[in-house]
Amino acid sequence: MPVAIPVGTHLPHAVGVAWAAKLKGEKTVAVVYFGDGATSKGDFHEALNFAGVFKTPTIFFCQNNQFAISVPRSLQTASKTIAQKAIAYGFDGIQVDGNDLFAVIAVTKEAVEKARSGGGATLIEGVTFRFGPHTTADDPTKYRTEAEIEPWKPLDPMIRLRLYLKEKGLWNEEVEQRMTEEAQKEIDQAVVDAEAVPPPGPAEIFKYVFEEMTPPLKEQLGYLKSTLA
Ligand SMILES: Cc1ncc(C[n+]2csc(CCOP(=O)(O)OP(=O)(O)O)c2C)c(N)n1
Repeated sequence: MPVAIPVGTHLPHAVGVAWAAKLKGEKTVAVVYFGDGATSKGDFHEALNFAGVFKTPTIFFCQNNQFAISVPRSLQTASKTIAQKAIAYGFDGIQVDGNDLFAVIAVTKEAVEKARSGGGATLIEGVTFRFGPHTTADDPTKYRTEAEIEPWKPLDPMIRLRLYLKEKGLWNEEVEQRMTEEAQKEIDQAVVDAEAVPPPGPAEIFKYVFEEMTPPLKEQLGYLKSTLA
């Protein structure tokens, strides 16, 4: 799917992809990731309702990191959990420790298998915490205290996974240094590649809603081109 900046608009897209796959008899499962803030969008309701009614093979994965920029989870919804919202749409909802990599893999696998065997959608709520700012334009000290952050620190998934791998004899300083260097190289290359992509032309905004552009869109594109010429 094309990149979409508005919060939550990709949820109905994921249901559409899953429904199309189901109608074509394909084994595709659509997995869509979004934040706790996205659950307040109408798109969330429409997507989950449609997925429930048409039993689409869609996995809704909510990364509940406790904040939508400055809005805390408690002001986002009066529901006790996000997972329980699935009950109203007629399918399973499951809450998982989002900082436990293996638990996340296990519930996702189970949901994918269920969807693939015709069991329909699942809502997964991964409970986690956003340690840093939302973006470089955000200052979290304006809306949360250090005391709020403290209990989450030992639950950091990186710390837990590193400890687990060390205990299994799969991780040491040397591995860490090598992998960090490799990852840094990959990131540097990705930045070079991304910066080499030319900026999109104005016609791009008309391209991705319909497989074939509708007559009004063609007309609008023609008008835009004439004004830019
Ligand atoms: C429809 C819409 N409204 C507002 C914004 C501005 N905005 C960008 S991210 C964000 C918060 C998103 O919070 P959440 O869904 O919890 O996701 P997170 O970034 O925490 O993963 C907002 C309000 C937007 N992009 N789209």
